Amino acid sequence: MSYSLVTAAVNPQELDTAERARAVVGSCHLPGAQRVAIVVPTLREAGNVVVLLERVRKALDPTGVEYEILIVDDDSRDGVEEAVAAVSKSDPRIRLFARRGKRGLSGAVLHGWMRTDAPIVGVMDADLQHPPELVPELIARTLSGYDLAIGSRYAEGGGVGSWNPIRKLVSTAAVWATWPIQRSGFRAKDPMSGFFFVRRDCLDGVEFQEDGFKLLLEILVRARVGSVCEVPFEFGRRYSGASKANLKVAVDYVKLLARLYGWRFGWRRASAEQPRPASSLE
Ligand SMILES: Nc1nc2c(ncn2[C@@H]2O[C@H](COP(=O)(O)OP(=O)(O)OP(=O)(O)O)[C@@H](O)[C@H]2O)c(=O)[nH]1
Ligand SMILES: [Mg+2]
Repeated sequence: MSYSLVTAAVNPQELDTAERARAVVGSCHLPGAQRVAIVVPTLREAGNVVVLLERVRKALDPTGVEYEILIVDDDSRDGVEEAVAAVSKSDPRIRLFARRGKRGLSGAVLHGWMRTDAPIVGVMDADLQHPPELVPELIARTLSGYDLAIGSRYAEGGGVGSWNPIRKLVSTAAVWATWPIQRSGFRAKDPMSGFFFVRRDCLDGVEFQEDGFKLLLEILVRARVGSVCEVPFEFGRRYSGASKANLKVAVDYVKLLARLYGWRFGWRRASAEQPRPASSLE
């Protein structure tokens, strides 16, 4: 089966995100032969989730792709469970998983991915900083043969939005620190993105850490990904609610980096470190 993608026909630099999405939707029908599961991890995101679901469905429904959206909530108790339940009553493609007594973004994503057998799995934030209108294009890239399609703030044409200079500097340094451990030929400019789709068979058998915020980096370093593409987008403003990025996220990132450096270069102590149970998709 072949997928003729509009991305080959248009110059992405000339279009903004919404225009690109419309172009993808308008020019190709994405057959439902390959199901897609999108995990949306939530921690106190009740004010965002209904709008997010509406916009993702509006972007994807015209494409014909067969998809499901899995909301994985970590006991927010802010009304998100009721809000999602109300939507899923009329649309069984929307499923809610409420984790009790657990926290962690990567763990929540893995929790969702382990509860679907879709051959393509993805993730996006709940707060609408990841434009739902870009989802069809990312899925189209995986259907056209890429193992991993990343919504990228650092690819040409993308951007980090209204971040202050300190956050920009920290983020640039954090990306720079990944360069030695990313596999040559498959390096991503935005290895910290929380917006990506991946072919599940690339993940089989790899045990991922449940701690932390940066699952994509671990996938780039450890999974059997044979082709990567980055689709630029401008990181939006949080629609509602508050950021969950805090000092613990930074500390977890440094720990993850240490583990990945250890794994990549065979440093005994670091690679032997297994602080928390890891999850495999098998
Ligand atoms: N289930 C679950 N979701 C989480 C957890 N921590 C963060 N999230 C979700 O992960 C997504 C990203 O978190 P954000 O707080 O938006 O982090 P960010 O986008 O890096 O930071 P900001 O730009 O400041 O918003 C959001 O959908 C959060 O609700 C967690 O411990 N459990
Ligand atoms: Mg956010």
